[in-house]
Amino acid sequence: MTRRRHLVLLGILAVLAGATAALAYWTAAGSGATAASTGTLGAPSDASASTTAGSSTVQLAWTGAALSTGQPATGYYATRIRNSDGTTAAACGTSPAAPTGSTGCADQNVPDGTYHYVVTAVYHTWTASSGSSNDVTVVGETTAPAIALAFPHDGATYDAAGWNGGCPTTGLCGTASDPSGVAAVELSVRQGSSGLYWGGSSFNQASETFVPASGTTSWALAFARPPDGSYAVHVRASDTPGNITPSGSYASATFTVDTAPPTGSITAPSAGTVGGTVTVTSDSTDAGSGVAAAQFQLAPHGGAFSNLGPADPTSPYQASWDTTTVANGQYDLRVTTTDKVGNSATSTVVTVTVDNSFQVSVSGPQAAGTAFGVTITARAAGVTNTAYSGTRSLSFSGPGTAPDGTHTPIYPSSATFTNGVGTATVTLFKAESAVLAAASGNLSGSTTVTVNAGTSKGLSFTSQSLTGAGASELCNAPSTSCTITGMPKNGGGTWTAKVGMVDTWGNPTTASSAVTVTLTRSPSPGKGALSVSSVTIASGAAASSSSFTYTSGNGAYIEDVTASGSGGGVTNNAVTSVTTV
Ligand SMILES: [Ca+2]
Ligand SMILES: [Ca+2]
Repeated sequence: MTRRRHLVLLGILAVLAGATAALAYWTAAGSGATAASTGTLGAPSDASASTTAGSSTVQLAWTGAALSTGQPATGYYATRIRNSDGTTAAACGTSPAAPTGSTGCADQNVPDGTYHYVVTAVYHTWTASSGSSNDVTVVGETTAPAIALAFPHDGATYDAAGWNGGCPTTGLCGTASDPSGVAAVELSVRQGSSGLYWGGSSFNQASETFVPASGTTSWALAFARPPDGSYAVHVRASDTPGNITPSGSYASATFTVDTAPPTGSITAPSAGTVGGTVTVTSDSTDAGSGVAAAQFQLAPHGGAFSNLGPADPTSPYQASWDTTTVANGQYDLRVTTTDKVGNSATSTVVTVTVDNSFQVSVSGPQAAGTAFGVTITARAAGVTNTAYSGTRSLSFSGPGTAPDGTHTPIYPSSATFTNGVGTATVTLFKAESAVLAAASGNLSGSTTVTVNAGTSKGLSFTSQSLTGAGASELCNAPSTSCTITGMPKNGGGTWTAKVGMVDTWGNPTTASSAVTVTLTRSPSPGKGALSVSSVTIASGAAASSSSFTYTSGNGAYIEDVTASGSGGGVTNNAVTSVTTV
Protein backbone atom coordinates (compact mmCIF):
# COMPACT_ATOMS: atom_id res chain seq x y z
CA MET A 1 0.00 0.00 0.00
CA THR A 2 1.25 3.38 -0.81
CA ARG A 3 1.09 6.07 1.75
CA ARG A 4 1.88 9.65 1.35
CA ARG A 5 2.66 11.79 4.27
CA HIS A 6 3.22 15.44 4.40
CA LEU A 7 5.08 16.86 7.20
CA VAL A 8 4.82 20.47 7.78
CA LEU A 9 7.26 21.88 10.09
CA LEU A 10 6.69 25.25 11.36
CA GLY A 11 9.85 27.05 11.61
CA ILE A 12 11.25 28.87 14.43
CA LEU A 13 10.45 32.49 14.65
CA ALA A 14 13.48 34.54 14.88
CA VAL A 15 12.74 37.62 16.80
CA LEU A 16 14.80 40.39 15.53
CA ALA A 17 15.03 43.81 16.96
CA GLY A 18 14.28 46.77 14.77
CA ALA A 19 12.76 46.92 11.39
CA THR A 20 13.04 43.37 10.29
CA ALA A 21 11.28 40.28 11.41
CA ALA A 22 11.31 37.03 9.49
CA LEU A 23 9.78 33.65 9.66
CA ALA A 24 11.31 30.52 8.13
CA TYR A 25 8.94 28.30 6.28
CA TRP A 26 9.87 24.59 5.73
CA THR A 27 8.10 22.03 3.69
CA ALA A 28 8.78 18.25 3.88
CA ALA A 29 6.97 15.67 1.76
CA GLY A 30 7.55 12.08 0.81
CA SER A 31 7.09 8.48 1.48
CA GLY A 32 10.19 6.69 1.75
CA ALA A 33 12.03 9.63 0.53
CA THR A 34 12.37 13.13 1.81
CA ALA A 35 12.99 16.42 0.26
CA ALA A 36 13.22 19.85 1.91
CA SER A 37 13.61 23.41 0.87
CA THR A 38 14.04 26.56 3.11
CA GLY A 39 13.73 30.39 2.65
CA THR A 40 13.42 33.69 4.50
CA LEU A 41 10.58 36.29 4.16
CA GLY A 42 11.94 39.77 4.07
CA ALA A 43 10.11 42.75 5.73
CA PRO A 44 8.56 45.68 3.85
CA SER A 45 10.62 48.87 4.13
CA ASP A 46 10.40 52.60 3.64
CA ALA A 47 6.89 52.81 5.06
CA SER A 48 5.79 56.44 4.69
CA ALA A 49 2.56 58.20 5.55
CA SER A 50 1.25 61.58 4.41
CA THR A 51 -1.91 63.65 4.51
CA THR A 52 -3.09 67.19 3.89
CA ALA A 53 -4.75 69.67 6.22
CA GLY A 54 -8.49 69.29 6.19
CA SER A 55 -8.27 65.70 4.96
CA SER A 56 -8.98 62.65 7.06
CA THR A 57 -7.25 60.28 4.57
CA VAL A 58 -3.63 59.17 5.01
CA GLN A 59 -1.72 57.99 1.97
CA LEU A 60 0.52 55.08 2.89
CA ALA A 61 3.33 53.62 0.73
CA TRP A 62 6.10 51.11 1.27
CA THR A 63 8.69 49.03 -0.56
CA GLY A 64 7.56 45.48 -1.10
CA ALA A 65 9.13 42.36 0.38
CA ALA A 66 10.05 38.91 -1.02
CA LEU A 67 11.25 35.54 0.07
CA SER A 68 14.95 35.04 0.06
CA THR A 69 14.27 32.59 -2.69
CA GLY A 70 12.96 35.37 -4.83
CA GLN A 71 9.29 34.58 -4.55
CA PRO A 72 7.26 37.70 -3.82
CA ALA A 73 5.20 38.04 -0.67
CA THR A 74 1.60 37.14 -1.19
CA GLY A 75 0.39 40.48 0.24
CA TYR A 76 0.53 43.12 2.92
CA TYR A 77 -1.61 44.56 5.63
CA ALA A 78 -1.18 47.85 7.41
CA THR A 79 -1.68 48.80 11.03
CA ARG A 80 -2.30 52.36 12.33
CA ILE A 81 -0.97 53.18 15.80
CA ARG A 82 -2.14 56.32 17.65
CA ASN A 83 0.87 58.04 19.18
CA SER A 84 -0.91 59.41 22.20
CA ASP A 85 -1.95 56.06 23.67
CA GLY A 86 -0.63 53.29 21.42
CA THR A 87 -4.09 52.18 20.31
CA THR A 88 -3.87 50.14 17.10
CA ALA A 89 -6.34 49.81 14.25
CA ALA A 90 -6.43 48.05 10.91
CA ALA A 91 -5.53 50.51 8.19
CA CYS A 92 -6.71 50.73 4.59
CA GLY A 93 -9.25 47.95 5.21
CA THR A 94 -6.43 45.42 5.27
CA SER A 95 -5.89 42.61 7.74
CA PRO A 96 -3.99 39.29 7.89
CA ALA A 97 -7.08 37.73 6.34
CA ALA A 98 -7.46 40.43 3.74
CA PRO A 99 -4.05 41.56 2.61
CA THR A 100 -3.45 43.83 -0.32
CA GLY A 101 -1.19 43.01 -3.14
CA SER A 102 -0.22 46.66 -3.62
CA THR A 103 2.66 48.50 -2.05
CA GLY A 104 0.50 51.43 -1.06
CA CYS A 105 -2.96 52.19 0.20
CA ALA A 106 -5.27 54.98 1.30
CA ASP A 107 -6.30 54.94 4.95
CA GLN A 108 -9.64 56.76 4.99
CA ASN A 109 -11.84 58.29 7.68
CA VAL A 110 -8.98 58.60 10.10
CA PRO A 111 -9.96 60.43 13.29
CA ASP A 112 -8.02 63.59 14.07
CA GLY A 113 -4.76 62.77 15.80
CA THR A 114 -1.13 61.92 15.30
CA TYR A 115 -0.24 58.40 14.12
CA HIS A 116 2.45 56.14 12.75
CA TYR A 117 1.99 53.01 10.66
CA VAL A 118 3.50 49.53 10.40
CA VAL A 119 3.19 47.39 7.21
CA THR A 120 3.35 43.61 7.47
CA ALA A 121 4.21 41.28 4.59
CA VAL A 122 2.40 37.95 4.41
CA TYR A 123 3.58 34.66 2.81
CA HIS A 124 1.27 31.83 3.77
CA THR A 125 1.57 31.82 7.50
CA TRP A 126 4.74 33.76 7.48
CA THR A 127 4.71 37.45 8.28
CA ALA A 128 7.32 40.12 8.42
CA SER A 129 6.65 43.69 9.62
CA SER A 130 8.21 46.96 8.61
CA GLY A 131 9.56 49.50 10.97
CA SER A 132 7.41 52.44 12.00
CA SER A 133 6.54 54.98 9.36
CA ASN A 134 6.97 58.65 9.93
CA ASP A 135 4.42 60.35 12.20
CA VAL A 136 1.47 61.86 10.45
CA THR A 137 -1.07 64.26 11.99
CA VAL A 138 -4.62 64.21 10.73
CA VAL A 139 -6.62 67.40 11.08
CA GLY A 140 -9.88 66.80 9.37
CA GLU A 141 -11.49 69.79 11.25
CA THR A 142 -9.73 73.01 10.37
CA THR A 143 -11.80 75.64 12.08
CA ALA A 144 -10.27 77.56 14.96
CA PRO A 145 -12.37 78.00 18.10
CA ALA A 146 -15.10 80.61 18.31
CA ILE A 147 -14.16 83.35 20.80
CA ALA A 148 -16.32 85.79 22.75
CA LEU A 149 -14.81 88.69 24.64
CA ALA A 150 -16.98 89.45 27.67
CA PHE A 151 -14.83 92.26 29.05
CA PRO A 152 -13.77 94.85 28.11
CA HIS A 153 -16.52 95.92 25.74
CA ASP A 154 -15.45 97.24 22.39
CA GLY A 155 -15.46 101.03 22.42
CA ALA A 156 -16.11 101.28 26.13
CA THR A 157 -14.53 103.65 28.60
CA TYR A 158 -13.88 102.67 32.20
CA ASP A 159 -13.14 104.44 35.41
CA ALA A 160 -11.77 102.58 38.42
CA ALA A 161 -15.09 101.15 39.52
CA GLY A 162 -16.09 100.15 36.01
CA TRP A 163 -12.82 98.32 35.46
CA ASN A 164 -12.92 96.45 38.73
CA GLY A 165 -16.45 95.25 38.05
CA GLY A 166 -15.73 93.78 34.62
CA CYS A 167 -14.77 90.16 35.42
CA PRO A 168 -14.95 87.87 38.44
CA THR A 169 -11.26 88.53 38.83
CA THR A 170 -10.15 91.99 37.78
CA GLY A 171 -8.90 91.78 34.25
CA LEU A 172 -10.03 90.50 30.87
CA CYS A 173 -12.36 87.56 30.39
CA GLY A 174 -14.56 85.73 27.94
CA THR A 175 -15.50 82.36 26.52
CA ALA A 176 -14.43 80.09 23.65
CA SER A 177 -15.86 76.97 22.06
CA ASP A 178 -14.81 74.37 19.50
CA PRO A 179 -16.25 70.99 18.45
CA SER A 180 -12.77 69.50 18.81
CA GLY A 181 -12.21 71.10 22.18
CA VAL A 182 -10.46 74.37 23.06
CA ALA A 183 -6.79 73.82 23.83
CA ALA A 184 -5.63 77.31 24.81
CA VAL A 185 -6.54 81.00 24.74
CA GLU A 186 -4.03 83.85 24.38
CA LEU A 187 -4.35 87.60 24.42
CA SER A 188 -2.39 90.60 23.32
CA VAL A 189 -2.98 94.06 24.82
CA ARG A 190 -1.60 97.09 23.03
CA GLN A 191 -1.18 100.43 24.78
CA GLY A 192 -2.18 103.25 22.47
CA SER A 193 0.08 105.90 23.96
CA SER A 194 3.29 103.88 23.74
CA GLY A 195 2.40 101.46 20.96
CA LEU A 196 3.87 98.66 23.13
CA TYR A 197 2.30 95.30 23.95
CA TRP A 198 1.75 93.74 27.33
CA GLY A 199 4.61 91.39 28.08
CA GLY A 200 3.12 89.84 31.18
CA SER A 201 4.23 92.42 33.72
CA SER A 202 4.47 95.65 31.78
CA PHE A 203 3.98 97.14 28.34
CA ASN A 204 7.43 96.35 27.02
CA GLN A 205 7.01 94.44 23.77
CA ALA A 206 7.54 96.24 20.51
CA SER A 207 5.81 93.59 18.41
CA GLU A 208 2.50 91.89 19.07
CA THR A 209 2.91 89.46 21.92
CA PHE A 210 0.30 87.00 23.13
CA VAL A 211 0.17 86.00 26.76
CA PRO A 212 -1.74 82.91 27.90
CA ALA A 213 -5.12 83.23 29.57
CA SER A 214 -6.18 80.83 32.26
CA GLY A 215 -9.03 78.52 31.35
CA THR A 216 -10.29 77.53 27.91
CA THR A 217 -14.03 77.55 27.29
CA SER A 218 -14.22 80.15 30.06
CA TRP A 219 -11.02 82.09 30.13
CA ALA A 220 -9.59 85.07 31.97
CA LEU A 221 -6.45 87.12 32.17
CA ALA A 222 -5.71 88.79 35.48
CA PHE A 223 -4.97 92.37 34.43
CA ALA A 224 -5.05 95.33 36.78
CA ARG A 225 -6.56 98.56 35.48
CA PRO A 226 -3.85 100.10 33.31
CA PRO A 227 -3.00 103.82 33.27
CA ASP A 228 -5.44 106.25 31.69
CA GLY A 229 -5.43 105.95 27.93
CA SER A 230 -6.65 103.81 25.07
CA TYR A 231 -5.91 100.14 24.52
CA ALA A 232 -6.56 97.40 21.98
CA VAL A 233 -7.07 93.74 22.85
CA HIS A 234 -6.68 90.73 20.54
CA VAL A 235 -7.78 87.26 21.58
CA ARG A 236 -6.87 84.06 19.77
CA ALA A 237 -7.48 80.42 20.66
CA SER A 238 -6.33 77.00 19.51
CA ASP A 239 -8.25 73.75 19.42
CA THR A 240 -7.12 70.19 20.15
CA PRO A 241 -6.16 69.40 16.54
CA GLY A 242 -4.05 72.51 16.54
CA ASN A 243 -6.16 74.99 14.64
CA ILE A 244 -5.42 78.52 15.86
CA THR A 245 -7.22 81.76 15.20
CA PRO A 246 -5.44 83.41 12.29
CA SER A 247 -4.34 87.03 12.31
CA GLY A 248 -7.21 89.13 11.07
CA SER A 249 -9.77 86.91 12.77
CA TYR A 250 -8.89 87.68 16.36
CA ALA A 251 -11.64 88.62 18.75
CA SER A 252 -10.85 92.25 19.47
CA ALA A 253 -11.88 95.26 21.48
CA THR A 254 -10.61 98.74 21.95
CA PHE A 255 -11.24 100.44 25.25
CA THR A 256 -10.31 103.54 27.18
CA VAL A 257 -9.40 103.95 30.81
CA ASP A 258 -10.22 107.34 32.27
CA THR A 259 -9.92 108.12 35.95
CA ALA A 260 -8.90 111.77 35.61
CA PRO A 261 -11.50 114.51 35.97
CA PRO A 262 -12.00 116.90 33.07
CA THR A 263 -11.07 120.55 33.14
CA GLY A 264 -13.17 123.56 32.25
CA SER A 265 -13.30 127.22 33.16
CA ILE A 266 -15.57 130.11 32.32
CA THR A 267 -14.11 131.85 29.28
CA ALA A 268 -16.86 134.44 28.91
CA PRO A 269 -18.00 136.72 30.32
CA SER A 270 -14.97 137.93 32.20
CA ALA A 271 -15.37 139.58 35.57
CA GLY A 272 -16.97 143.00 35.11
CA THR A 273 -20.25 144.54 34.11
CA VAL A 274 -22.72 142.69 31.91
CA GLY A 275 -26.24 143.28 30.71
CA GLY A 276 -28.82 142.08 28.24
CA THR A 277 -28.39 138.57 26.88
CA VAL A 278 -25.00 137.15 27.76
CA THR A 279 -23.46 134.04 26.16
CA VAL A 280 -21.63 132.16 28.90
CA THR A 281 -18.88 129.89 27.51
CA SER A 282 -16.33 127.45 28.85
CA ASP A 283 -13.19 125.71 27.63
CA SER A 284 -14.31 122.32 28.94
CA THR A 285 -12.06 119.48 27.85
CA ASP A 286 -11.13 115.93 28.82
CA ALA A 287 -8.14 114.10 27.43
CA GLY A 288 -9.41 110.71 28.53
CA SER A 289 -12.93 109.80 27.56
CA GLY A 290 -13.96 113.23 26.36
CA VAL A 291 -16.50 115.72 27.65
CA ALA A 292 -20.01 114.42 28.21
CA ALA A 293 -21.50 117.81 29.06
CA ALA A 294 -20.86 121.22 30.52
CA GLN A 295 -23.43 122.52 33.00
CA PHE A 296 -23.33 126.25 33.64
CA GLN A 297 -24.54 127.54 36.98
CA LEU A 298 -25.58 130.90 38.36
CA ALA A 299 -25.89 132.29 41.87
CA PRO A 300 -26.47 135.65 43.50
CA HIS A 301 -22.98 136.64 44.64
CA GLY A 302 -22.07 134.34 47.50
CA GLY A 303 -25.40 132.53 47.32
CA ALA A 304 -26.60 129.09 46.26
CA PHE A 305 -26.01 128.02 42.66
CA SER A 306 -28.71 126.80 40.32
CA ASN A 307 -28.42 125.50 36.77
CA LEU A 308 -28.29 128.06 34.01
CA GLY A 309 -30.22 126.24 31.29
CA PRO A 310 -29.68 122.61 30.32
CA ALA A 311 -26.24 120.97 30.23
CA ASP A 312 -24.52 121.46 26.88
CA PRO A 313 -23.26 118.14 25.44
CA THR A 314 -21.46 119.59 22.43
CA SER A 315 -18.61 121.97 21.85
CA PRO A 316 -18.51 124.92 21.89
CA TYR A 317 -19.92 124.68 25.39
CA GLN A 318 -22.18 127.61 26.18
CA ALA A 319 -25.38 128.83 27.78
CA SER A 320 -27.48 131.89 27.09
CA TRP A 321 -28.23 134.11 30.06
CA ASP A 322 -30.87 136.83 29.74
CA THR A 323 -29.68 139.07 32.54
CA THR A 324 -32.86 141.14 32.35
CA THR A 325 -34.52 138.27 34.20
CA VAL A 326 -32.55 139.11 37.35
CA ALA A 327 -32.25 142.26 39.40
CA ASN A 328 -29.20 144.43 38.97
CA GLY A 329 -26.36 143.40 41.23
CA GLN A 330 -23.48 140.96 41.57
CA TYR A 331 -23.75 137.35 40.41
CA ASP A 332 -21.44 134.32 40.40
CA LEU A 333 -20.99 132.07 37.37
CA ARG A 334 -19.29 128.68 37.22
CA VAL A 335 -19.30 125.54 35.05
CA THR A 336 -19.28 121.88 36.00
CA THR A 337 -17.73 119.66 33.32
CA THR A 338 -18.45 115.92 33.30
CA ASP A 339 -16.51 113.37 31.26
CA LYS A 340 -18.00 110.28 29.64
CA VAL A 341 -17.29 108.00 32.57
CA GLY A 342 -18.78 110.40 35.10
CA ASN A 343 -15.70 112.17 36.43
CA SER A 344 -16.51 115.83 36.95
CA ALA A 345 -14.88 119.10 37.91
CA THR A 346 -16.30 122.47 38.85
CA SER A 347 -14.57 125.65 37.78
CA THR A 348 -13.62 128.64 39.84
CA VAL A 349 -16.23 131.37 40.08
CA VAL A 350 -16.41 134.44 37.85
CA THR A 351 -18.27 137.31 39.48
CA VAL A 352 -20.05 139.81 37.27
CA THR A 353 -22.19 142.86 37.89
CA VAL A 354 -25.50 142.96 36.06
CA ASP A 355 -26.48 146.41 34.86
CA ASN A 356 -29.74 146.70 32.98
CA SER A 357 -31.81 149.88 32.84
CA PHE A 358 -34.25 152.01 30.92
CA GLN A 359 -33.17 155.26 29.42
CA VAL A 360 -36.28 157.45 29.51
CA SER A 361 -36.47 160.64 27.44
CA VAL A 362 -39.01 163.23 26.38
CA SER A 363 -38.58 166.06 23.92
CA GLY A 364 -38.66 169.30 25.93
CA PRO A 365 -41.46 170.83 28.02
CA GLN A 366 -44.96 169.43 27.63
CA ALA A 367 -48.40 171.01 28.05
CA ALA A 368 -50.82 169.86 30.72
CA GLY A 369 -53.57 167.70 29.24
CA THR A 370 -51.73 167.13 25.95
CA ALA A 371 -50.49 163.62 25.08
CA PHE A 372 -46.80 163.31 24.30
CA GLY A 373 -44.38 160.54 23.47
CA VAL A 374 -41.87 159.07 25.90
CA THR A 375 -38.98 157.17 24.37
CA ILE A 376 -37.81 154.21 26.46
CA THR A 377 -34.54 152.53 25.54
CA ALA A 378 -33.40 149.30 27.18
CA ARG A 379 -29.76 149.62 28.18
CA ALA A 380 -27.35 146.80 28.95
CA ALA A 381 -24.06 147.65 30.59
CA GLY A 382 -24.17 151.10 29.06
CA VAL A 383 -25.25 150.26 25.53
CA THR A 384 -28.58 149.66 23.85
CA ASN A 385 -29.84 146.15 24.46
CA THR A 386 -30.98 145.35 20.94
CA ALA A 387 -32.16 141.92 22.07
CA TYR A 388 -34.86 143.58 24.15
CA SER A 389 -37.95 143.44 22.00
CA GLY A 390 -41.61 142.62 21.93
CA THR A 391 -44.46 143.95 23.98
CA ARG A 392 -43.50 144.65 27.57
CA SER A 393 -45.68 145.67 30.44
CA LEU A 394 -44.83 149.07 31.86
CA SER A 395 -45.44 150.97 35.03
CA PHE A 396 -44.94 154.72 35.45
CA SER A 397 -44.63 156.98 38.45
CA GLY A 398 -43.64 160.50 39.44
CA PRO A 399 -45.92 163.25 38.11
CA GLY A 400 -48.81 164.38 40.29
CA THR A 401 -52.55 164.82 40.10
CA ALA A 402 -53.84 168.06 38.68
CA PRO A 403 -54.76 170.84 41.18
CA ASP A 404 -58.42 170.09 40.49
CA GLY A 405 -57.85 166.85 42.40
CA THR A 406 -59.42 164.67 39.73
CA HIS A 407 -57.11 164.54 36.72
CA THR A 408 -54.39 161.92 37.24
CA PRO A 409 -51.64 161.08 34.71
CA ILE A 410 -52.63 158.79 31.82
CA TYR A 411 -50.05 156.07 31.18
CA PRO A 412 -50.04 153.04 28.86
CA SER A 413 -49.81 149.63 30.51
CA SER A 414 -47.36 148.33 27.93
CA ALA A 415 -45.17 149.27 25.03
CA THR A 416 -43.72 147.40 22.10
CA PHE A 417 -39.94 147.38 21.86
CA THR A 418 -37.97 146.92 18.68
CA ASN A 419 -34.20 146.49 18.91
CA GLY A 420 -34.37 147.76 22.46
CA VAL A 421 -36.44 150.89 21.81
CA GLY A 422 -40.10 151.48 22.63
CA THR A 423 -42.41 154.49 22.73
CA ALA A 424 -45.14 155.23 25.28
CA THR A 425 -47.78 157.91 24.92
CA VAL A 426 -48.33 159.82 28.18
CA THR A 427 -50.67 162.62 29.26
CA LEU A 428 -49.92 164.68 32.39
CA PHE A 429 -52.20 167.27 33.99
CA LYS A 430 -50.23 168.92 36.75
CA ALA A 431 -48.04 171.84 35.78
CA GLU A 432 -44.75 170.98 37.43
CA SER A 433 -41.22 169.77 36.85
CA ALA A 434 -41.35 166.15 37.91
CA VAL A 435 -39.30 162.99 37.65
CA LEU A 436 -41.08 160.58 35.28
CA ALA A 437 -40.04 156.99 36.02
CA ALA A 438 -40.78 153.93 33.86
CA ALA A 439 -40.23 150.32 34.88
CA SER A 440 -40.74 146.83 33.47
CA GLY A 441 -39.58 143.83 35.39
CA ASN A 442 -36.04 144.45 36.54
CA LEU A 443 -35.52 147.44 34.26
CA SER A 444 -36.24 150.98 35.27
CA GLY A 445 -35.22 154.51 34.45
CA SER A 446 -36.42 158.08 34.67
CA THR A 447 -36.17 161.55 33.32
CA THR A 448 -37.29 164.97 34.47
CA VAL A 449 -40.24 166.27 32.55
CA THR A 450 -41.52 169.83 32.66
CA VAL A 451 -45.28 170.27 32.28
CA ASN A 452 -46.62 173.73 31.62
CA ALA A 453 -50.15 174.83 32.41
CA GLY A 454 -52.72 174.69 29.68
CA THR A 455 -54.73 177.52 28.25
CA SER A 456 -56.39 179.87 30.84
CA LYS A 457 -59.90 178.77 31.48
CA GLY A 458 -61.14 180.23 34.72
CA LEU A 459 -60.76 181.84 38.09
CA SER A 460 -59.51 180.42 41.30
CA PHE A 461 -59.01 181.50 44.85
CA THR A 462 -55.37 181.66 45.80
CA SER A 463 -53.07 182.98 48.50
CA GLN A 464 -55.74 181.94 50.97
CA SER A 465 -55.55 182.21 54.78
CA LEU A 466 -58.06 181.46 57.57
CA THR A 467 -58.53 182.80 61.08
CA GLY A 468 -60.82 181.49 63.74
CA ALA A 469 -60.39 178.45 65.98
CA GLY A 470 -61.67 175.29 64.32
CA ALA A 471 -61.94 176.65 60.83
CA SER A 472 -60.47 174.45 58.14
CA GLU A 473 -60.17 174.60 54.40
CA LEU A 474 -60.96 171.39 52.60
CA CYS A 475 -59.26 172.21 49.37
CA ASN A 476 -55.94 173.01 47.89
CA ALA A 477 -55.27 176.44 46.60
CA PRO A 478 -55.48 177.49 43.90
CA SER A 479 -58.88 176.02 43.31
CA THR A 480 -62.00 176.85 41.38
CA SER A 481 -64.09 175.17 44.05
CA CYS A 482 -63.45 175.00 47.78
CA THR A 483 -65.20 174.37 51.08
CA ILE A 484 -64.50 176.07 54.40
CA THR A 485 -65.99 174.45 57.48
CA GLY A 486 -66.10 175.21 61.18
CA MET A 487 -65.75 178.92 60.84
CA PRO A 488 -66.64 180.66 64.13
CA LYS A 489 -69.72 182.86 63.64
CA ASN A 490 -70.40 186.44 64.56
CA GLY A 491 -67.16 187.76 63.16
CA GLY A 492 -65.10 185.08 64.88
CA GLY A 493 -63.55 183.89 61.65
CA THR A 494 -62.09 185.38 58.51
CA TRP A 495 -61.06 184.07 55.11
CA THR A 496 -58.60 186.12 53.09
CA ALA A 497 -57.74 185.29 49.49
CA LYS A 498 -56.79 186.61 46.10
CA VAL A 499 -58.43 185.66 42.81
CA GLY A 500 -56.10 183.93 40.34
CA MET A 501 -56.14 182.50 36.80
CA VAL A 502 -56.16 178.71 36.19
CA ASP A 503 -56.30 176.29 33.27
CA THR A 504 -58.87 173.52 32.83
CA TRP A 505 -57.16 171.37 35.48
CA GLY A 506 -56.53 174.09 38.02
CA ASN A 507 -52.96 174.86 37.13
CA PRO A 508 -52.18 178.56 37.63
CA THR A 509 -52.05 180.64 34.47
CA THR A 510 -51.91 184.30 33.62
CA ALA A 511 -54.55 186.64 32.26
CA SER A 512 -54.24 187.40 28.59
CA SER A 513 -55.84 190.78 29.29
CA ALA A 514 -57.01 192.64 32.41
CA VAL A 515 -59.96 190.98 34.16
CA THR A 516 -62.34 192.67 36.59
CA VAL A 517 -63.62 190.11 39.07
CA THR A 518 -66.91 190.63 40.90
CA LEU A 519 -67.33 189.03 44.32
CA THR A 520 -70.82 188.05 45.45
CA ARG A 521 -72.43 186.02 48.24
CA SER A 522 -75.44 183.74 47.98
CA PRO A 523 -78.05 183.07 48.89
CA SER A 524 -78.92 186.75 49.02
CA PRO A 525 -78.90 188.81 51.11
CA GLY A 526 -76.14 186.79 52.76
CA LYS A 527 -74.77 186.53 56.23
CA GLY A 528 -71.07 187.31 56.13
CA ALA A 529 -69.32 190.42 54.87
CA LEU A 530 -66.90 190.92 52.01
CA SER A 531 -64.22 193.60 52.34
CA VAL A 532 -64.54 194.55 48.68
CA SER A 533 -67.05 193.77 45.96
CA SER A 534 -64.44 193.36 43.21
CA VAL A 535 -60.75 192.87 42.52
CA THR A 536 -58.71 193.27 39.32
CA ILE A 537 -56.30 190.83 37.64
CA ALA A 538 -53.90 192.79 35.50
CA SER A 539 -53.00 191.60 32.01
CA GLY A 540 -50.21 189.07 32.26
CA ALA A 541 -50.74 188.62 36.00
CA ALA A 542 -51.44 185.28 37.68
CA ALA A 543 -53.68 186.74 40.39
CA SER A 544 -55.32 189.88 41.61
CA SER A 545 -52.90 192.38 43.01
CA SER A 546 -55.02 192.80 46.13
CA SER A 547 -56.70 190.39 48.51
CA PHE A 548 -60.26 190.43 49.79
CA THR A 549 -61.45 189.32 53.20
CA TYR A 550 -64.70 187.53 54.08
CA THR A 551 -65.81 187.92 57.73
CA SER A 552 -68.33 185.55 59.27
CA GLY A 553 -71.81 186.79 60.13
CA ASN A 554 -74.32 185.91 62.81
CA GLY A 555 -75.69 182.47 63.29
CA ALA A 556 -74.96 179.10 61.90
CA TYR A 557 -75.29 179.11 58.13
CA ILE A 558 -73.91 178.00 54.80
CA GLU A 559 -72.98 180.62 52.26
CA ASP A 560 -71.26 180.58 48.86
CA VAL A 561 -68.73 183.20 47.84
CA THR A 562 -68.47 183.44 44.06
CA ALA A 563 -65.85 185.20 41.96
CA SER A 564 -66.96 185.91 38.42
CA GLY A 565 -65.55 187.85 35.55
CA SER A 566 -65.00 187.88 31.81
CA GLY A 567 -62.22 188.49 29.33
CA GLY A 568 -58.59 187.51 29.62
CA GLY A 569 -59.43 183.84 28.92
CA VAL A 570 -61.94 183.46 31.73
CA THR A 571 -64.77 181.03 31.07
CA ASN A 572 -65.54 179.76 34.57
CA ASN A 573 -66.38 181.17 37.96
CA ALA A 574 -64.70 180.30 41.23
CA VAL A 575 -66.94 179.28 44.12
CA THR A 576 -66.13 178.72 47.78
CA SER A 577 -68.75 177.49 50.21
CA VAL A 578 -68.41 178.72 53.81
CA THR A 579 -70.02 176.91 56.74
CA THR A 580 -70.09 178.43 60.22
CA VAL A 581 -70.73 176.81 63.56
CA1 LIG B 1 -11.77 73.55 15.57
CA1 LIG C 1 -11.51 112.18 32.23
